[in-house]
Amino acid sequence: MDQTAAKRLAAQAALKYLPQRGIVGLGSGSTARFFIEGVGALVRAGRQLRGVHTSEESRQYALTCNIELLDEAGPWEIDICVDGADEVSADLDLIKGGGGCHTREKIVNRAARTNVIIVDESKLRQRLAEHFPVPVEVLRFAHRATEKCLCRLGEPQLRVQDGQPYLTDSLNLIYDLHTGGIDQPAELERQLLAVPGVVETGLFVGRADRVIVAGDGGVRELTRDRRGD
Ligand code: A5P
Repeated sequence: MDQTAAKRLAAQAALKYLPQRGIVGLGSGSTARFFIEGVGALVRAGRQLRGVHTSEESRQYALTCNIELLDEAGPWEIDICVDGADEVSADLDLIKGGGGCHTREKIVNRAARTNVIIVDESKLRQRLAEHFPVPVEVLRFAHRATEKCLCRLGEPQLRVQDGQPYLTDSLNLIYDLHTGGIDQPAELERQLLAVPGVVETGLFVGRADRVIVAGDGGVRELTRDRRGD
C-alpha cells in the first residue's frame, strides 16, 4: 500500500470515534485532510458535527467541506480531536509541526477530551527525533538570540521556504532542532519552553489517547494503556 492510501485508511478509521453530534478538533496536514473530508461527508449525511480548526489550511478545507466552525477565539468543549503526526514513539509521544502548525494543534489538543492520532506506519519510531527534527516556533523578535539558546539543546536550523524564512499562521518563525534522538521528551520540552522567545514546541508528550496506524497489514490501533491494538 502506498503512503497516501495508508493515510486515507487511517483517517477513515478515525471516523467511527465521532459522536452523533458534537465538536471535533480538525487536525492539519495531508492525513488530517482525509479526515476532514470524511467529517464533511458525515455532515452532509445529517450528522450534527461542528469543528475547531488547527490551522489556516484546515480552516479553509473544512469550510470547503461545508463543516461549520466555532469561533477561533474559543473557549471550546471539544469532544474529540483527530490529527496527524510526523513521528510516534513506542510510548505514544509525538513530534508534530512538519507543516508548521503545531502551536495551534497543541492548543486544540489540550482542549479536547480525547485525542486520536492518525498515521501511516512509516511514522512509527522506537524513540523520537532520530530522523526528524523537533519544530520549535519562535518569535521573530531577537530570534537569533533565541537560536543561540537553542544551540545548548541541539542544532537549530531556521526553516526556509522559497528562499525566505518560513512564517507560521501566527507570523512567527520555526527553528527545526536536530537532536539526534530524544530519551526524555518531557524534559526537553520543559527546557525548550524555558527559553525566552520560544512560543511552542512540536513535542506532544502524553497527548495521544489513541494512535491509528495504517499500512500493508491493514489498520491497527495503539492506546496508552495497551500498546498492542
Ligand atoms: C502539521 O504541522 C503537522 O503537525 C502534521 O500533523 C504532521 O506534519 C503530519 O503531516 P502529514 O499528515 O502530512 O504527514
